[in-house]
Amino acid sequence: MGRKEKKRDRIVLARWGDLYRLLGESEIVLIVLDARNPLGTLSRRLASWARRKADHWVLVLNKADLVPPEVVFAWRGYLEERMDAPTVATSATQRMGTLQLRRLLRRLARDVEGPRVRMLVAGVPKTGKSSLINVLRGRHSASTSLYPGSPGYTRTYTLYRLEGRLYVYDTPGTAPDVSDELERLVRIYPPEKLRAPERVAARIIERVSTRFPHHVREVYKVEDPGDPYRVLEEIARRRGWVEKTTGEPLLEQAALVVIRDYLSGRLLYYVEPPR
Ligand SMILES: Nc1nc2c(ncn2[C@@H]2O[C@H](COP(=O)(O)OP(=O)(O)O)[C@@H](O)[C@H]2O)c(=O)[nH]1
Ligand SMILES: [Mg+2]
Repeated sequence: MGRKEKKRDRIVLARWGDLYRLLGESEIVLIVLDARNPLGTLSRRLASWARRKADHWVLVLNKADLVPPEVVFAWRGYLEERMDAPTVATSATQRMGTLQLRRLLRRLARDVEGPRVRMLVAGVPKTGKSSLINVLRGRHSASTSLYPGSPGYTRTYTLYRLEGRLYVYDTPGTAPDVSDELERLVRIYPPEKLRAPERVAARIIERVSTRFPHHVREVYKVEDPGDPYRVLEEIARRRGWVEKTTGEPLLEQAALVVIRDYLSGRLLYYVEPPR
């Protein structure tokens, strides 16, 4: 999967050199993960840089509203122990945990001397970095977007003032440099630019059905959730997406629906920490 993906079809990602430089200028680094799949949305390089170079670094499990509280709790424990960084669970959209995050940042900022404290917010695309900055700032300043490459996604490095001496850099995403190839593909390519969206969608359907056997059937009202390609066929037929002359279902279009539902959280999916 993914071998035919073209680099030029990717969204604009943060350049490692740029991030490294900004990291050097920042006293606090906030690495934002998707609470549904924290290790699959981690950049190890970013974490190791933050550990070595920042005065303080914090992990944020955002989109915690999409995961049962006990699973979020388990991830916090796991990450705090493994990564040795304070870990906060938040939901930028439901305003959960954001007060706690704000308090932690204020406390860390107090430790830093000088006229201003800079904080770098980084992480893979679509973890909610820009949304979190907006909540912390209390107004919509950083532009956000629904899917990789959709209008408004973050392409530049922007410094915002949060409060008092505290400033924050919003940054474009980085590719998850972990072995989760599926997360990598759906986060750095706009869905419509994927070479074989039906293969990616089939993997998503498999992944979701393995974890939650009835869920795919419930969301798409399909008969046979066991065969991912049949699921795509049914989604296409139900929406009338068929080839005019042959009546063949248009799997690619159905695949885009599945990929977007995975990203938006309409498809329920989360993983638990390793034991
Ligand atoms: N359910 C849920 N969605 C979120 C949360 N935070 C952000 N989003 C959504 O995720 C998408 C990507 O957000 P954005 O801030 O642009 O992510 P970024 O690429 O990391 O800057 C948007 O559609 C947001 O509305 C959250 O805590 N929960
Ligand atoms: Mg952004």
